[in-house]
Amino acid sequence: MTEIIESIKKIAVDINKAIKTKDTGKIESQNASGDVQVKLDVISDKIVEDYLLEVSSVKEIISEEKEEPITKESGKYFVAYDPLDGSSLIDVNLSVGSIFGIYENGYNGKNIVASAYVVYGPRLELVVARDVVEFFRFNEEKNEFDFVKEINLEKKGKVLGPGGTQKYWFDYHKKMIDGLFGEGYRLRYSGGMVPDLHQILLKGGGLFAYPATTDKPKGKLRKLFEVFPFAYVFKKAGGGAIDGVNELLGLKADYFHDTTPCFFGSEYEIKKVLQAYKGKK
Ligand code: P6P
Repeated sequence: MTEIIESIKKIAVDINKAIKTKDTGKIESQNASGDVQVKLDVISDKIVEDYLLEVSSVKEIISEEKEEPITKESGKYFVAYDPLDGSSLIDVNLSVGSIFGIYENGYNGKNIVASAYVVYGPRLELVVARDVVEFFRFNEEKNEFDFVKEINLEKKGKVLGPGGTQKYWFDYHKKMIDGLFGEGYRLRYSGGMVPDLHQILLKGGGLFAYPATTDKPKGKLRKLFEVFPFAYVFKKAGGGAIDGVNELLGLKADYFHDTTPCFFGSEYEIKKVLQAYKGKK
């Protein structure tokens, strides 16, 4: 496992450099999830693939940018990754990220054994969830990641990231979100899952919601590459991660690019979601 984390640190440095030097333009192709790709999606995917396939303990990798996994003869861990989540935000100079889920014996929620994410922002930062959640910041002088602190969520936060097109929210979802804003929660939503969730984790709590909507009844975010890895982080940081009713880490993926509604947050906010969604699914 340590080999994989050390490899992710090298991946982070190389993708960070690519973001600052390479062309951010779009390309004609779409990825396996049907998202329009930017050149940096393809460049980042290649960086991750080249590093991870060199790690002896990695048995298989699958990218959000590709239909199928790449399987090796030997190894133990299955790594599902989103090489550059929110890449369309780069050309408006907002923060983006990479997400890694590390699994054993398959890609269901119960199979995840660790996760990590990288934030490409004003600073290069890395969060690794194993038994605890560790926060690292890249030190340009030393050319390595410094450990900053362990991340633990408070019982209740102050920020709220309400995803999904509001026009298509179900009425009970809107009522729950409006209720939290009525309690004084501050809107914090950039459209980048990684920086939006990173902010909640570093601010000690709150709620990020990407719900089922009338136009996307299974939500938008991908189980293997985005949802299960962040669910693992939030659970290890003492928070909650649900689909509105069920634990996200109790879910199975019906296919590699399967999606689910998802809520990540502190105890108080997750209870609010459970109350709002009781009997609704
Ligand atoms: P919307 C980025 O495309 C992404 O996959 C996540 O990073 C982000 O949370 C979500 O989509 C934003 O979706 O519908 O708000 O643009």
